[in-house]
Amino acid sequence: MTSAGNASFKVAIVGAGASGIATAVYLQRAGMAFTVFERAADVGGTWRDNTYPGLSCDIPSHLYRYSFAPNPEWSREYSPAAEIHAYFRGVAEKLGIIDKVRLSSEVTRAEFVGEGLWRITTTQGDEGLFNAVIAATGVLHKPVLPDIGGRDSFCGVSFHSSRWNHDVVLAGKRVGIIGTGSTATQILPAIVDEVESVSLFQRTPQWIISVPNNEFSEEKKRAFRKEPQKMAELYDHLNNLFNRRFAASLVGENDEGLAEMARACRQNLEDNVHDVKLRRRLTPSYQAGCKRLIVSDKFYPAIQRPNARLVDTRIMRIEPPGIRTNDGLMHELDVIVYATGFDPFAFFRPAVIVGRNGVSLNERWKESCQAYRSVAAPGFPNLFFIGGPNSPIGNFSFLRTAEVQIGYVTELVKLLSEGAHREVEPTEEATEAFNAEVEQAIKHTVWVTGGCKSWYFDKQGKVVSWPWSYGRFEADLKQPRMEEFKAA
Ligand code: N01
Repeated sequence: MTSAGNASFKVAIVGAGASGIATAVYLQRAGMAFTVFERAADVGGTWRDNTYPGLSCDIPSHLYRYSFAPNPEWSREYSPAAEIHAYFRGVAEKLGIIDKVRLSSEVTRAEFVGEGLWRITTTQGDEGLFNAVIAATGVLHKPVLPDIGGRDSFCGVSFHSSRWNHDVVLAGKRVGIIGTGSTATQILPAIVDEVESVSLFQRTPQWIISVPNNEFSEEKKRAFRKEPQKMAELYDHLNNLFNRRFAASLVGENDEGLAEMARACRQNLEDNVHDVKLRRRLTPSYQAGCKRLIVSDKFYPAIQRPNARLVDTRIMRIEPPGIRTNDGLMHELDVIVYATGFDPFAFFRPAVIVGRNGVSLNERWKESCQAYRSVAAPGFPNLFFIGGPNSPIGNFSFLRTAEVQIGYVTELVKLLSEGAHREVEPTEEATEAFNAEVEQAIKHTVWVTGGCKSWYFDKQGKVVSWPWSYGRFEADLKQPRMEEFKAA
């Protein structure tokens, strides 16, 4: 097989989540043959895995959509998870992607075998050779359970938020939630009315901005259907708000915006938490925006319900009846929910990726994941990432980020399929220069200056995000700079 000539040119897309589906659409439009390998029995990625009560997207619905599939039917300004999952599956079905997805086929190994070719192995066996591999494996898919002693000794039921056990009836139960991130703050309000009691185990308080989640009226949806331009205008407005102004405030380019955000969070706390002591316990000591900002108008009312309890004494260990805190108190529980987040550095893993000269990417990225402009790595020709290291993370639309990267990667893959090159990979020099620039710029972002720790930090204490404006991200990834690539 040769990479020149379209007929035999084949791309492997790893993952049929939000970014994998969009990658397939771009390649299909470019007339390229591809197969999407998906480990699970359904498409939808994070929206398939996360089904916990109260889950909705914290990015406005009309911003959280593909550019090629605006959706007039969103029910709310921030739509619920099942609707979002249905949107992704619907797009995959409508655009004919679903037939090209190999479900229950987890890629276990991708190996560069020379001549521009990769051999792909899945849980189904050898899948043969591909001219390019695009890892669209998502960012938050590997759940993290906390390192707390005695977890296995608990007599009740426990599970991670992303593996919600729907067989467990919560009515009348004493529930403990560990964590105070986006997930925990959505779960608590959704279950508080049903359970006997809910205890929220908080290690670090969060800044929360209150945004109402209004329904779109039938009239509004009709208007969106009849005049798609109205949706486009709303998209532009939201994009400006989130991806321009908000993003700029995080990377040190909009200090007034950052101050405004901090004021809004403090005001929310003051307006909605009346007990002074509780308010103090819920007040973070770091700058708003340092951790991913939480969007909720429900959490503060919920934590003040008579059957809700904020536990901010550190957890000592888990014992058969429940959670013991450092003050010696035993919090007896029937259910423990671990809303303790994800390993954002798992990327394509546990798959093994072996590049040129038998070097494995797992080994190269063991301590720190370093890529070229978030989309490729030297030594791994024709391998590309969507949502790779240093992609913009934070409160942005992952779909827009992904589409920027997909557009860029499609350009490179086109060069391969048209026979201009057999192999492309970024140079070591360009990758090092990019990472050195990131290291300088990241120091000025609120993720570093804001005085908090978050999942943005890697094992070496480095924040792995895009440290510049969103505008720069789009400009940098508009077109490949071929002088920064080695092409054969
Ligand atoms: O996880 P997190 P998440 N003992 O890592 C605590 C996306 N998301 O699942 O802050 C006690 O933010 C930890 O405490 P601390 C979104 O990108 C999107 O909530 O480290 N506590 C923290 O409070 C989000 O940012 C939506 O001190 C422990 C919590 O667990 C990302 O997913 C909805 C602990 C983990 O918070 C992750 O959010 C939900 C321990 N040993 C999520 N270990 C949308 O709406 C950890 N914690 C799109």
